[in-house]
Amino acid sequence: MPDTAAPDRDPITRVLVCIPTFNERENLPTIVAGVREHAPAADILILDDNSPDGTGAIADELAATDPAIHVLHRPGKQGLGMAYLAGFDWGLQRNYDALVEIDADGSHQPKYLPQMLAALDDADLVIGSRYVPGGSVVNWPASRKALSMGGNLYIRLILGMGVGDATAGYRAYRASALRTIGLEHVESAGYCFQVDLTVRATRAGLRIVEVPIEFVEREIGDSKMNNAIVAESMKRITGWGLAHRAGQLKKLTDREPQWHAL
Ligand SMILES: Nc1nc2c(ncn2[C@@H]2O[C@H](COP(=O)(O)OP(=O)(O)OP(=O)(O)O)[C@@H](O)[C@H]2O)c(=O)[nH]1
Ligand SMILES: [Mg+2]
Repeated sequence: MPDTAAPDRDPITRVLVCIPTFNERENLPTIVAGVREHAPAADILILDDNSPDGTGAIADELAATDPAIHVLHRPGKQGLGMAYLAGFDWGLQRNYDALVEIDADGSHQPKYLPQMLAALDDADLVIGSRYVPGGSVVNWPASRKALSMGGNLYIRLILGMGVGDATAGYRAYRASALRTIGLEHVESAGYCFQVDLTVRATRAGLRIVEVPIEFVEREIGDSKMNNAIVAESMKRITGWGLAHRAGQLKKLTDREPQWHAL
């Protein structure tokens, strides 16, 4: 019997894979080759923030040999969120049906792309998740794992969301989902961008599906994660959480007169 509850979603034909880079000269060719291998029909957009190590020039070389590869050069380091917003804007203007986020450092294995894009047939947002059954993290020190898992637990509790890996950076969005979310209001520059969009997608009633992935810590290059990024995330998430709880409380008090009338 057909599932009458499931809304009809348009077929996805044009996919744009966005790759943000800051000092990833050694990693970029490998990730680009992996994406071309596992999602050969997809286009690629490299978002480079004027990396001092010359990643931008390598991106240009890759684009010169392959018409599916594009590069957006940005003037300086403005954070992962800002890079993705620019990439999404670029892709939405060119009418791609789906926009994918993937790190350049090899943590997000391109072999999962076919599965994630297939899951998007029946979802608005697909998250490559470390924290659902079958998902895992390889080569992380206990402290980093604790930060990530603790952060996700805090997010689930304070925001009341059912997503296992809300901080994950390996994702596929339908273009329609990004349009519904309304990117012009997003201000998160750092990694809390991922949580921000997850919250907005949940609140907008979009369907989120998590696909388990094995996340592998980078072998080459330096992490851009720092205390300022963690602090931004904590501050913003706590703010959203308090607003969410205040909203729930208001709903309860608004209902009070009806209880008295009973
Ligand atoms: N364009 C752009 N890319 C960025 C910026 N910050 C980080 N990135 C890229 O975003 C991706 C994720 O950054 P990582 O430094 O790997 O962050 P992480 O995965 O949390 O940290 P690791 O544990 O070291 O891997 C990588 O491809 C980075 O090059 C930025 O400000 N601008
Ligand atoms: Mg990384």
